[in-house]
Amino acid sequence: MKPDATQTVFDKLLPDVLQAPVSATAFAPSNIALSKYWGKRDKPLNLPLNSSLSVSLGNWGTTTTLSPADQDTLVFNGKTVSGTDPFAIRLFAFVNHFRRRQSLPLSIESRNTIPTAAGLASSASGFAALTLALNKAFQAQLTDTELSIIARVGSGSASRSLWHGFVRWDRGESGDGMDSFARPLAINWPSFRIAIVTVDSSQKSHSSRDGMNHTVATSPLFSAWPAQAEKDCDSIERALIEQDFATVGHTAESNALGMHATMQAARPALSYLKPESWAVLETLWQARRNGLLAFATMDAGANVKLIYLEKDETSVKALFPTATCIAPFSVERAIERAAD
Ligand code: 2P0
Repeated sequence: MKPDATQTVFDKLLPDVLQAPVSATAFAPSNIALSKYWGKRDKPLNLPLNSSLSVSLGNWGTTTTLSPADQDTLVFNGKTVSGTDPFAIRLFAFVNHFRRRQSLPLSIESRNTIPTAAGLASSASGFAALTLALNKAFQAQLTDTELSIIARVGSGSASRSLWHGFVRWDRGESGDGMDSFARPLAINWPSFRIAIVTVDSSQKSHSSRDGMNHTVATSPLFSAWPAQAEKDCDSIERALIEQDFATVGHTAESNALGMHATMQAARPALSYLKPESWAVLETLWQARRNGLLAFATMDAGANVKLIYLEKDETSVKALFPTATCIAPFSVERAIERAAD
């Protein structure tokens, strides 16, 4: 029988026998990609066709507590989740890979610190916080690179959610994904801001995972995406180092619109953007023609995220009074990795 490629990743990185778990809590921030992950070269391992680059959302993320228990249980945002719920099935499949056939039951309590109304609930912070908590609970002493590889297997974008600030996930080349992990960029930009303009906080109709796979499989425009996304990633990293905000913004906005164009060309077409999303873009573009240096990025949902600098916050709030503004560098602590 062919070995399970996903289990092989965990087998390579973890000790043969895990210690009995101790109680552990971990936080991981959500993140927004300035250059997007869109398309996989390997689905079970979440290996991407292109590198991506994100900014983390400060204190907005997921806190997860693990405790030894008599049987596995999951509580999410204060509510018990049935073991037959698809969310619990995906989460425990990941935990089982980590536990590697050993009977080490856990109670899992996970809470999003992201306001539900922001419509941003993400698997990125969820799988990153779970990976950090498992590492602590089992005292596995994984390195940052190993943590990122394991989080990636849970959800691709989770590989980027282990740090605050700007993070780059290199696509890697190898079949086993051992060279596909994220790393923090040593760039501090305290005046960098993000605004979330919520136009729809309901559950999306297609998961980003399904949307991504459908686009790769059917969109004739997709073939142009990986090389352009790789270039965008490099341009944005360079512009961040040079603190060239206009280049960061123009490139990020074009990258997001390019990703959405690949979806619109899918057969049948896929569109996460709503008329209200386009109205936000029209308002933004008019303001930009009038001199405002703010840019948009959109993910697998209708909400629009803006990036701008602190000096323009008043103008952004005047244009979008309901927007939630985030200062991603106003976070006090590094993200904890190991048991105290
Ligand atoms: C990103 N997205 O770079 C892109 C932009 C959505 C649009 O990463 O299948 O939930 O779990 O690896 O990480 C969302 O995809 O997908 C995502 P899986 P994931 O942020």
